[in-house]
Amino acid sequence: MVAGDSVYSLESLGVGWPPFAEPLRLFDQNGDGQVSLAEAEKDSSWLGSLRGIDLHSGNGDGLVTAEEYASAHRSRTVQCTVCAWAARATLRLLT
Ligand SMILES: [Ca+2]
Repeated sequence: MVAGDSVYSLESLGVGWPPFAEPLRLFDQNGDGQVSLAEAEKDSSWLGSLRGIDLHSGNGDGLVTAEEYASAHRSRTVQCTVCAWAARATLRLLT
């Protein structure tokens, strides 16, 4: 959000990029240490982010590895992952 000459984001609440352990915990059904897009398909916000990570920071094979996730984190090409996760974390804090 931009107001005047200031830019505000959910990250300013102290919630940063979720560690790869978070999508692994949520979605890695077969325990291979990667998250496939099929495993994440029930969560549309994560699915969109993971698809973006695989396409833009990975090799587009439908699997997001720890390396691809870390690469996306460094490049910040998939900001919506942070936003969605931060919004949920904030909701948990408020409820
Ligand atoms: Ca991949």
